[in-house]
Amino acid sequence: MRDTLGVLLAGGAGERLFPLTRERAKPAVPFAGQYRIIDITLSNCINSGLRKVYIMTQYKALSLNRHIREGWGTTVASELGEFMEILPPMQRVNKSWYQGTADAVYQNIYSIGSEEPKFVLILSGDHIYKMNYGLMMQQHCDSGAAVTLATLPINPDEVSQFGVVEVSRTGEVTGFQEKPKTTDVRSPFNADKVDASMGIYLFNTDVLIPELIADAEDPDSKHDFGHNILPKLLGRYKVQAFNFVDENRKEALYWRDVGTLDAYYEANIDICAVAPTFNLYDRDWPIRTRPTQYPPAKFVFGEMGRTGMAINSVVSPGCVVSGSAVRQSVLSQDVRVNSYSDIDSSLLFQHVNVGRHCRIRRAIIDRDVHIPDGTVIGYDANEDRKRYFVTPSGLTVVTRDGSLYENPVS
Ligand code: ADQ
Ligand code: ADP
Repeated sequence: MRDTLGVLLAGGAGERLFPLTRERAKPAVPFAGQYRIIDITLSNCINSGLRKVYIMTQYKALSLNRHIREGWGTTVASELGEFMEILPPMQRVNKSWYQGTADAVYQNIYSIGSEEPKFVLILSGDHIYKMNYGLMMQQHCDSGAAVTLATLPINPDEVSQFGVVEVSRTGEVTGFQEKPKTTDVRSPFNADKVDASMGIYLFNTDVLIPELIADAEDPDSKHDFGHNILPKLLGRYKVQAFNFVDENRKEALYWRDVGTLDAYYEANIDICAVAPTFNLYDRDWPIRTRPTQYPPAKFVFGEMGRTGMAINSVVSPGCVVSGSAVRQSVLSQDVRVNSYSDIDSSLLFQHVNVGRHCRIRRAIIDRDVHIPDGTVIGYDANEDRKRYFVTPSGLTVVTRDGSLYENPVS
């Protein structure tokens, strides 16, 4: 991996995660309490030995910039020549705003070239999964491919959200279609499945650079990897698929696009399970984040000696649960839950303060929100819709904009 430069695309608007992405980029959205979504991919990089990573941002990047600078820049920059660095859209070749993913990489072509990497690994900052990119590199070198795409088997009814990869039995890519409505293509390894692109591309640099330049000069291109760059490689270069499957080569390993509120919520709640699919306690694959200086979490008797407790829940540093019950929920740093309240199957972001006698179920509470005494959320979707954002599946999202819910401290 020493000859590899990682380029992490972290500029997506994350529209389907609205309102959580109203003030922050999708990769900066909290995950599993104390983490941000981007931490999962950055941890994969560190754990895979990839120590030179440029992060491309675009929208609402303040929070993301701070997180990377204060957390990740310092984690890695200990060794000479290693970095995890944001390339802001200001450093660009021409004056246009990023148009597509290929354009975002093209605009930074000088920064990439000056590192003189042999390989460039294009990653996305939006997904929850554990992957050793070193294994992908091993296959890339063994197969003699110019480009390797990571793929995983999906159901045919999901293809409209993915790049569909047509592969031969030897794993060579013979076709690529970005987000088709339907497809007849099936995986040669599993006839019920379709091999989908994970948005992870390993390029020989001497292939990537001229392709990006040619694409930039093409007035008909959308300048997108899936729509433009990948399909054009086929027949001209050897392109291989790296299949992200279990040892029987049948089932996909855990990978989640937490792109919708429902998928995002489920992936967080899964962390609370006794044996979660995505294990944060795996010593062989540590997940890192920006360190924060909060005191330990605390559970105390509250009013009238009521027990403060949390069960099947993830509670971050700085939280105090006093005289109330927290069940199957995820609490980010510095959350307060006060007496006689009941929190069930909910996600509470940083600095949330829940007053007394509140009942909250199936809700996401954004940072800094102060929930007044006696508030009930998640028990009557029609009532909730009058004040909050409620998804069709009945998840309630409370953001800090409503006057009633503004943190009086801030
Ligand atoms: P999508 O994720 O839908 O599909 P896209 O919206 O282009 O594709 O985003 C890819 C990544 O790039 C995301 O991490 C996003 O945040 C980021 N990004 C988007 N535009 C950017 C820009 N201008 N600057 C910086 N970053 C940007 C892709 C592939 C599919 C594949 C799925 C798998 O196109 O083929 O199947 O990922 O999820
Ligand atoms: P986000 O997680 O919302 O994307 P940031 O880490 O970028 O957030 O923080 C946004 C801003 O809010 C920062 O300037 C931060 O210092 C400030 N902030 C954080 N907590 C509070 C608070 N309790 N009251 C007021 N400002 C705060």
